Amino acid sequence: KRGSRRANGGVPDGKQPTKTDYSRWRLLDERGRQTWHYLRTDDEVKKWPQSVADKYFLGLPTGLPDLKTSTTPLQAVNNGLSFYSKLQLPPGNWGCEYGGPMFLLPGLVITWYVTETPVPESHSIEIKNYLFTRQHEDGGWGLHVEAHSSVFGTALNYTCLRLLGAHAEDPRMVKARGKLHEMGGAVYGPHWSKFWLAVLGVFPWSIVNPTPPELWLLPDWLPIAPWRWWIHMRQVFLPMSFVYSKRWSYPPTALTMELRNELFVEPYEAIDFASHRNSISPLDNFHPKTWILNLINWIFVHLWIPYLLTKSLQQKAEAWTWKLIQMEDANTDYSNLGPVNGPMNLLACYIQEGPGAYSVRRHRERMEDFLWVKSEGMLMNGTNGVQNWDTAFTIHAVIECGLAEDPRWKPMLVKALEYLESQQTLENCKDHEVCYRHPTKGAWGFSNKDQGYSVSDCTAEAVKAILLLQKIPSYPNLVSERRIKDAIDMLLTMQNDTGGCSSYEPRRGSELLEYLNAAEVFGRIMVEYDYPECTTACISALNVFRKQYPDYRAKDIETFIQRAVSWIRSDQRADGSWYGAWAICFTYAGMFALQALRSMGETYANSERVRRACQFFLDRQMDDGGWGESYKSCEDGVYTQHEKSQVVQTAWVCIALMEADYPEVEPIQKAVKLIMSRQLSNGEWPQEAIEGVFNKSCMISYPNYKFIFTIKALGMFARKHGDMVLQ
Ligand code: LAN
Repeated sequence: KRGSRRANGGVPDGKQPTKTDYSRWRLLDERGRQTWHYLRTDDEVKKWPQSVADKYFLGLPTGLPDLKTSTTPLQAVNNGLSFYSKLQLPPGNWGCEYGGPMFLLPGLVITWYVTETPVPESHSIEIKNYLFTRQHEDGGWGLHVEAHSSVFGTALNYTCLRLLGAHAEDPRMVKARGKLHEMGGAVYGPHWSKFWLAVLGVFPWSIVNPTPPELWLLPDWLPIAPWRWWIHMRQVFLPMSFVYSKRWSYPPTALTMELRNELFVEPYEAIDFASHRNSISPLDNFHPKTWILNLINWIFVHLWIPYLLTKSLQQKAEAWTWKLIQMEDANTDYSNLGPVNGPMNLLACYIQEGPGAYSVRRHRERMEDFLWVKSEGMLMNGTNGVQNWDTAFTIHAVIECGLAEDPRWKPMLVKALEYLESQQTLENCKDHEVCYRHPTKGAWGFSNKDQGYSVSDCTAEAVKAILLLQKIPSYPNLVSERRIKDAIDMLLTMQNDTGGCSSYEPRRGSELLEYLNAAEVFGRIMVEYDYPECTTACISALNVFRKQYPDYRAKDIETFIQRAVSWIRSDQRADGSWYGAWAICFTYAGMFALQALRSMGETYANSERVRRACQFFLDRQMDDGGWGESYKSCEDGVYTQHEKSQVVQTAWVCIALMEADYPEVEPIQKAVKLIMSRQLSNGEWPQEAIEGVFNKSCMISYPNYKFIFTIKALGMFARKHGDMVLQ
């Protein structure tokens, strides 16, 4: 028990309340920009009443009525929609918590601390609540909410809590420290935690493996040039390399001095930090560094930086990275690509332009876009929201149920259409070739237009939703033919040479770049890969489009689809399954792949591969009729049963089997019954296990999936097999 004294962020012990008043939180959605506000005065509370959605997100009673018990799938759908429609936000989109990763808040809180950004008390209280709620029994935190404790999770979240005023002698902190020390202390953390702790001034920079900005000066033709890396890696590397080049650290404070005592097993002065550059706990070492990367790091540390790097070259590199940072900021109005580069860009602006700069102010405002409040406290979302994605999927689900013209749901869908219309990116961003951005004209991103990064499947699902709705005569034509064609043009740029599609851009570099993966905690992050999810979304949007516009780029579309479907076929494993990259896991990918095959007329009756895929699922159906897959499937690449069936995965498999025209109704009916039996009397489905994933190892929540896919599966069933009485 070292370093307790007085460091609780300047807040006198016991003075800060431990909970905010949840009846005062409000979610504001301004054309898709979502921010939470804590109302201080009763007057404000009166003027801005809490909505049902606010209450639901905060875990407060919603007051929504019990509904007539459903006995058929369509009744269950209507009950589900009756609940879910109340969560639609005023601009027409859906939103939700998008948590899971446990390494995001620390980056933000450290950035707030070192940029001396005032943190509202409401935020600091609820962030602490969230972190304490999510602390494991053993005292630590993991990479994501369900993961085992690691040095990454524990060292950073411990630090985050201390910066927000948690007392070192709080029993929960003592326990966390105990766990951290048991794992060897913070010197065994991965690269990103070393970076953040160096910024905070708790580590010297000598423990951080180099991220030299000079790499940005490499010629574009070089196979390792950073513009070829997966967008999230290069956009994080960018500000990281800038800050690294400056070796910028916050000057010591009483609190950071205490952290130097708390985070390590040995006394700070006795640690040879440089020798710990490559130290990493086996609990964190999900993706060990290769010998090539270790050699490159060695060359940087022992030759390049001390002997070869000239001042002028370093300045040139810093100037160019700074320019690229500014372009990223300008192109996204400081929203930035995501929750890791957002705080880092704020820090870079603070270093370069000082605390009073507009860039710093605007970044500070934008940090709010990532925060979310729920019953457990305040967390940082994996993006600035899920707006476009969940809204498009919701539209598809209602259409699949055959309810798009039902007067009960039409106003909801018109609003959703209006929302999607408002979020299409109409232009490429300024100087997009200079800053290596893929064209965005006609595209949709995952969240909103401010962020504005084109994503293949987000564009595909959005344009498909629009095409399907606008085809119905009673719906308004909000998105013009020209704009729809722009979206299609964009999609047609997204195919890889393999025929498959990636997430943000077609692949720009070789898979061999994975040898340079320095993150240690993530796998398959250095370049874009082909994904069955993204590929299917493109196929299916193009198919819908060409039915309505048979003359537009017909040949390009036909070639695209043929190549994409062959890629889907080639990606099937011998056991009949497909590995999913963006949700857990084989159940998710199988649903997409079978949809793609169906669009080419391949079903159970005529295709051996479809039969194999169905068998794969049937062999894994649980006794209660459901499917349940653990996140371990993503890490290990082997289907791993969850201990309990999950409504979301059950729905995915039902949809998959129906896409395949699986001939027997019995297994699907059993699953549909299970989905119905899990529905509550107000139409809601309760939250079960986490649904999503990225980079193989990090899980992320998609709480709306328990509405979207259950509703879709039940609706499809009713349309295919009849709306029979099932319970
Ligand atoms: C997302 C969220 C959405 C997701 C889908 C659209 C579902 C997918 O089909 C394509 C990829 C995409 C857009 C995606 C990519 C990676 C993201 C942005 C995330 C999983 C959300 C969070 C994650 C991001 C990388 C988190 C920050 C962490 C880093 C390692 C930088």
